Amino acid sequence: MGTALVYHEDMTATRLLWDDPECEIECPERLTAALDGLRQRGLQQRCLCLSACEASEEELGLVHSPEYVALVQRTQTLDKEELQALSKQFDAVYFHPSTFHCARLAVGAALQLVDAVLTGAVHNGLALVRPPGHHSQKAAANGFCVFNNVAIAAKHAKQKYGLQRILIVDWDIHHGQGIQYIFDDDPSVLYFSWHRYEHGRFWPFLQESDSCAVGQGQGQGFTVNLPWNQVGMGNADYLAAFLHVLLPLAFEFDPELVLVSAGFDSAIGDPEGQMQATPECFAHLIQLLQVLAGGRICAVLEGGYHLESLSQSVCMMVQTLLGDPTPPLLGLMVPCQRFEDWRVGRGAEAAVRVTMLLPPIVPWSPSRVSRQPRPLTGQASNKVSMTWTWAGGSSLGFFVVNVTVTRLDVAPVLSPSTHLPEGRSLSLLAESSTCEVAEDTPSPLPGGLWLHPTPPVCTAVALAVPDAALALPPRVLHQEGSALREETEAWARPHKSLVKDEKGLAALGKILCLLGRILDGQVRSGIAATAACATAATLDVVIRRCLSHGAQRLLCVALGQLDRPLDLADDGRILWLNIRGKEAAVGSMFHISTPLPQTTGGFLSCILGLVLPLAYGFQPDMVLMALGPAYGLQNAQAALLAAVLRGPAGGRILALVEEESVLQLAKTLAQVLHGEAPPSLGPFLMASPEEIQALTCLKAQLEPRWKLLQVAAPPPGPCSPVA
Ligand code: X5A
Ligand code: ZN
Repeated sequence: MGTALVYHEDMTATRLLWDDPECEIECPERLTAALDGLRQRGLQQRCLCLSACEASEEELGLVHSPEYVALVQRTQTLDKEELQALSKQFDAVYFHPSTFHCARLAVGAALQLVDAVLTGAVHNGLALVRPPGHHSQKAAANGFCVFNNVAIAAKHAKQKYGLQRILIVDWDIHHGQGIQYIFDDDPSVLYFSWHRYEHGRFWPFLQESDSCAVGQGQGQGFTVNLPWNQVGMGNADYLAAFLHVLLPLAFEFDPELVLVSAGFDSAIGDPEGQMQATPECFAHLIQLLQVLAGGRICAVLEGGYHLESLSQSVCMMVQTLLGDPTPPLLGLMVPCQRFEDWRVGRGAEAAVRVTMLLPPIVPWSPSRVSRQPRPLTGQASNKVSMTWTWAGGSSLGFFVVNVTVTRLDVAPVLSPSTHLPEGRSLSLLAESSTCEVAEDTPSPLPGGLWLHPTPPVCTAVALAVPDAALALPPRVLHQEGSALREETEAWARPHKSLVKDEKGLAALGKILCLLGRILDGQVRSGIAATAACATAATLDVVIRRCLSHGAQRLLCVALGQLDRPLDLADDGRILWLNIRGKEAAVGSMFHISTPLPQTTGGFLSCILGLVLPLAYGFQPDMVLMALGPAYGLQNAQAALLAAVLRGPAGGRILALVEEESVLQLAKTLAQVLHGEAPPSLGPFLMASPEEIQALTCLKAQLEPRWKLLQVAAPPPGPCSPVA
């Protein structure tokens, strides 16, 4: 069993007993809608369902004062008038006679989830809870929150399991100031929150929600706030924030556990958030987090007040936690016009702003921060004194961080189901008919949004080596079949070396058969071995086969010495990205070479800062990942790359590997394509100046076409006060 779902229906008991327009959105139907969605899509049935138990007083005491706990306990016996009077003492809170019971169940659910994940009973999970927690404080309820479920879960993980590095990702649209306060001076908990801010004009109206708040004392640099200064942020903005802000820090932090304050008021349709991100976006966000901490993720529900949007978003997240491929992200993949006030400083001192701009393009300039001290990369066991490094690999000095974002183009985002860039068709590839799919009519959101059922992962492997040697995961299929001899020969004809080589033809026959099954939707992803030295020719055949099938966008990530086939038209249907040797070259906006990174920092910068922005911006129908001669990646790196390349094309990815290198690599790739977390990259090594230079130069040339790349740094400036 991979994914836990922790719930108790008693948590639907608490509800607002009087008139209060601010609080009425926090209703019991939030839980039932989410659960119904999971059930209807057959997702609940695939989870390990745990019934929540109340947290103990001792557990509540990990965060809350005994007096406060006693106060909440006394609400059980208050009458309506007394409850209302007490509620008024807090900001945006209501009490109900069942509040104490529900809030203890909510904490208990989060703790059970942490236990299930940290004991290895499951890989990950969701605690579906009410009341939410991230606003609640040591001695205060706040913003519908009574006990701080996620903060208590983090304390519990530290105390009971001795964890030293926990990442909390708070994607709720409100600032989880409660969590921030609790871990303000604690370097073992990295707290990341994005939130609607509007220069301080949005609830909870706090200066400390701004990007200037970076933590205190030992905890400096371990609070990262990304305030959105306008509404209307969409998939591209959230994705850019993950790729350019959160993930570079998260990889360097190297968490042992990821807790997600999973509020879905950041999704489209929500009355609080007023944002535009579609439910599919949360599948991608959680998938990106799954490459951290060996996939140990505990998501705990926070906000989310549009019942349909909430339910669909929860389904998307759980489906991805279960290992299913993510549906493609639709719509224009252009982030907002600027990330302004990206503040990186040494505590309160030097601040560096990074700005993400649409035209005019201001490329990221490492020289602006070159006076910052060299980073002291943290040792594996104790990262307290570490320095964050930027995705581009340059150190931004001590302590990150913060980002304020203004969306300048608030033109409404077109409905993703009707707007397809350049009129491309989405249904090139049929959904599998052999995989079990929960029979369910997709349900539209008001904006015409659809949730497509996704079949379980089906990964197939076509290898020349004996199957038994691989010990593949259970749901990975072995590709036995082969294309017809004549067909194989016909495809191979342009490549003399392939036609002459009997073993090469046999391998190609298997690959063509596997590719055919991916193209017609019977198989989602695959790994295939090419004959020795035949990867380039095979890749050429595979590309032509995909184009003849009608593929409109094909992403080729070619590692090692593989040249782009010469006679391939540069018409925008193929995005060719070669990672090799020392070369950095832009042949065209669709023909790019980047040097093979030598460090973990350089590798991550390349993947997060270049490959993924290009891949998500391109919106491919299918991804080809080819490991050619001298590909030079460690297995863990190749696995991470394959894991994240599942994202952009609905999980349709074919990995080609050379026969000799196959065994361990193929097994590792099969695991990640199948939905498992990639192995650790090992100790973090800073990107070298050459690596940064090459990426910077490439990005500057590519930014006009590929907007998700854009990150830039204006001169440092002071933190502005709340308006
Ligand atoms: C958990 C959560 C929001 C409170 C909003 C008060 N709280 N206006 O989303
Ligand atoms: Zn919220």
